[in-house]
Amino acid sequence: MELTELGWNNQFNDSFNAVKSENVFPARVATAQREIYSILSETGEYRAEITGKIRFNAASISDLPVVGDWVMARLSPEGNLAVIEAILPRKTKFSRKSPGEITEEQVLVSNIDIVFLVNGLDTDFNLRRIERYLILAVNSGIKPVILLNKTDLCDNLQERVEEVKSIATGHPIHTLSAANNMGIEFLDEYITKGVTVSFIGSSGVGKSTIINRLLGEERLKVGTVRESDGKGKHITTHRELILLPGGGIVIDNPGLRELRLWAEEDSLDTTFNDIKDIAANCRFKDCKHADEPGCAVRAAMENGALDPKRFNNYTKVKKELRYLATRKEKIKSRNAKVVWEKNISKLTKQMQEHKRKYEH
Ligand SMILES: Nc1nc2c(ncn2[C@@H]2O[C@H](COP(=O)(O)OP(=O)(O)OP(=O)(O)O)[C@@H](O)[C@H]2O)c(=O)[nH]1
Ligand SMILES: [Mg+2]
Ligand SMILES: [Zn+2]
Repeated sequence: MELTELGWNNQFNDSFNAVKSENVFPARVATAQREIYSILSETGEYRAEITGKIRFNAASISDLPVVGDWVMARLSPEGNLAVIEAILPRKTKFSRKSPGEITEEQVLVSNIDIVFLVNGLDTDFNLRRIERYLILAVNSGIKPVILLNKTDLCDNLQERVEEVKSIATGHPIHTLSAANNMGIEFLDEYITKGVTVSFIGSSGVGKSTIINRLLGEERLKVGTVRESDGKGKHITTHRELILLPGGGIVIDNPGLRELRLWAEEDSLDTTFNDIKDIAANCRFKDCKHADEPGCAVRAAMENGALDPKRFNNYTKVKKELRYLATRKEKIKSRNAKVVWEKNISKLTKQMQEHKRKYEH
C-alpha cells in the first residue's frame, strides 16, 4: 500500500526524515487500546507497543499515540510486533477536556482534515450541543461539516435546517438518512483519496451506519436506540481508522458522553461572531449586556434578532473557557515553579561543590 493512500504528505515526510534512524518505518495508528496499538504501513498492519521512553517522557495523556497519529516504528526481531519510537508532530488534533477533575487535554483523533458533526433529527437534536461541537472544531483548525441524520424521523426538516443555519456561522450543513441510504452521495465530494475524516457525535446518531454505507458493507456493528429518549447504547467502544475502497480514510468514534471544552477563549469570536458583531454596537465598550443603557445585545434579543438561548449558551461557555484558562495558567506557573526550584537546588549543589573543592 502507498503511504499517500494512508494520508501521508510532505509535512510528515520532513518530520520523519528529521528523526529517522536505521530500520525504522513510518506508520499510522489505526486503533489504540490501553497502550496496545495497531498500525498501518507500506508493508501492512502490525500490532505495536510504545517504548518506555515515550511513556516516561509523557507529561500527559496527549503525549501518547492516538488514532490518526503518524509514528516512527521499528519491527521486533521476531517481526510480528512493532515498537513505536516516536510520534510525528500532529497536523491537527480534535481534543476535549479529559473527563474527571484533572485539567488535561484529551486528544480524541489526530491528523484529520474534516470532522463530521453528526446529529440525529430525532430526540437527539440539540442546537446548544452543536454550538459546543463547533467550538471544538474551530479551535482545532479542522473543517467542520454538520450532518443532520435520520431525516425519515423528522416532519419539520426545513425548520430544523433553518435553526441550524442560524447558529452554523457559515459551516456546511447536510441532511441524510443513512439507514435508508438516502442523501449520502455528497459525502464523496468531501472524502477523496488521501483525505482523513472523522465522525463525531452522541451515541445512537448513526455514525457507524454512515460509515457502513461508505464501505458498502455492514462491517461496523451498529446498535439500536432506546425507544423512550432516542439515546444510543454505546455500541462502538473504540476508535478505529478505516480505509475506504474508493480512497479516503475515516475514523469512527464511540458516542461522546461528555463534551467538556478544551479551547482558547478567543475561539468564541468565530463561533459566536454574530454576538460579537451585535455587541460592537453597545454604548459601552465593556458592556456586560446586563442592565447597562444602550445595550445592543439585549435590544437584539428583544426584537428577535438574537435567540436568548443562544446568548445564554454563549455566556455559559465563556465562563467555562475562562475557568479553563485560569486552571491552565495555575498549572503552568506551578510547573514553572517546580522547574525553578529544581534549577535552584542544582545551582546550590554546584556552589557547595565548588566551595568544597577550593576550600581545601
Ligand atoms: N430511522 C433511522 N435510524 C437510523 C438512521 N441512521 C442510523 N439509524 C439507526 O440508529 C441506530 C444507531 O446507529 P449507529 O450507527 O449504531 O449509531 P452510532 O452513532 O454509531 O452509535 P454509537 O456507536 O453507540 O456511538 C441504529 O439502530 C441505526 O439503524 C436513519 O437515517 N434513520
Ligand atoms: Mg457506532
Ligand atoms: Zn451590551
